[in-house]
Amino acid sequence: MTATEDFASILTPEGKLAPTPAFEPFVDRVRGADDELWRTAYRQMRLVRAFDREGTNLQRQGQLALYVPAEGQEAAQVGSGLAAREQDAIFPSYREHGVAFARGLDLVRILALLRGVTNSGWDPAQERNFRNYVLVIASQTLHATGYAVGQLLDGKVGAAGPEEDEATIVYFGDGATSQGDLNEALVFAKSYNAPEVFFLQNNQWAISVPVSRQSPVPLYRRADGFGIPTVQIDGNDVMASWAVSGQFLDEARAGGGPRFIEALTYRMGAHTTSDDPTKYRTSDEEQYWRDRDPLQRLERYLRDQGDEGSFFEDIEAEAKDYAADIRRRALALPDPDPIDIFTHPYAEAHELIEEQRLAFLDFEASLEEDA
Ligand SMILES: Cc1ncc(C[n+]2csc(CCOP(=O)(O)OP(=O)(O)O)c2C)c(N)n1
Ligand SMILES: [Mg+2]
Repeated sequence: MTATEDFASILTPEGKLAPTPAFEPFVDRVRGADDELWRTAYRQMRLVRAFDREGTNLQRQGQLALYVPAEGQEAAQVGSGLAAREQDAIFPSYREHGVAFARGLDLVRILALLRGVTNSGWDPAQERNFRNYVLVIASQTLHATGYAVGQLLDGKVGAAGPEEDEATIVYFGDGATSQGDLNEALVFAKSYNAPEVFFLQNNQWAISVPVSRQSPVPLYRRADGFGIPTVQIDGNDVMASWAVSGQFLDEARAGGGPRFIEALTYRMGAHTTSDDPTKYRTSDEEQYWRDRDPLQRLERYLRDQGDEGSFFEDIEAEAKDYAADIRRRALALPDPDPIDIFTHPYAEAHELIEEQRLAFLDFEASLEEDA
């Protein structure tokens, strides 16, 4: 789906700053930001891309059951991830490696999930409130709304100021907009005035279904029907993603209620390593988006700022080392003890689970007897 007159962007594919009219309300944020922030963003986006390629390699070599590439979506993800504050809650879908990295999650944890050696992923309380990945499309939007309503009822909204007040940001795809779950999440978020930013990455495809088949109107306009302020951004523009997410999170934290962002972007790779996109899309389309690559435009911008020293060479070297380190640590991940599957579903003892745990122990013992 193409850009509308409400399209908010500032960094052009050529790396120039040219705010669109719809970006005017956010432009001061970018003007007030230091280039150091954009260097940080570039480094993160570059390392995530290195992770992505290594993840695909590992799957091809039989070391992961599946890999879910995020290539092309780094700006939407890193920009918004950097905009969230420490105390905010992040609810990802399954492709948000860039948000995870910006948040400080060790990405090997994602590979552990895809290697099948962890029963759910990580403990969000230990990982700066970056919640677990989910595969059930749009289910996380309901979890996030419930959490955001909780933040509100706990008095964490519009109370102590931006340093302490909390908000929630939830990520989902264009395909998720066709699910009942998201629509219910929007209704409840608005009814309660929950401090929640709905971040849609419209990467143009829900596996092999184009977004044009899912909606006759641009997706950001759906939010109007729920009474939720909404904006469409260039999802390959890290500055736009950072500025609009930051602004909307601030407003949500202050008690302004939910906000909606549609980030227009593109999944450059396959849906997952089980998919072959050449079956349903053209190389011309892929080239169109390759020309709008989020890393390339930020690199152009940073180079235009003058002497970058060995910044880019250093990052290339770091990306190579990072990929090697990811591979080494992924291959060294220990297999879990099967009994652990009964340890964590509930925080407190649960009769049924305990029964199943004992049955499993009996079963294991019977295998030893047979041996
Ligand atoms: C409830 C549900 N229905 C169907 C699926 C199968 N499925 C997995 S990914 C996907 C497409 C999702 O597309 P989108 O929301 O655009 O996210 P993207 O993969 O493009 O990031 C579907 C239909 C699922 N995982 N869950
Ligand atoms: Mg999609």
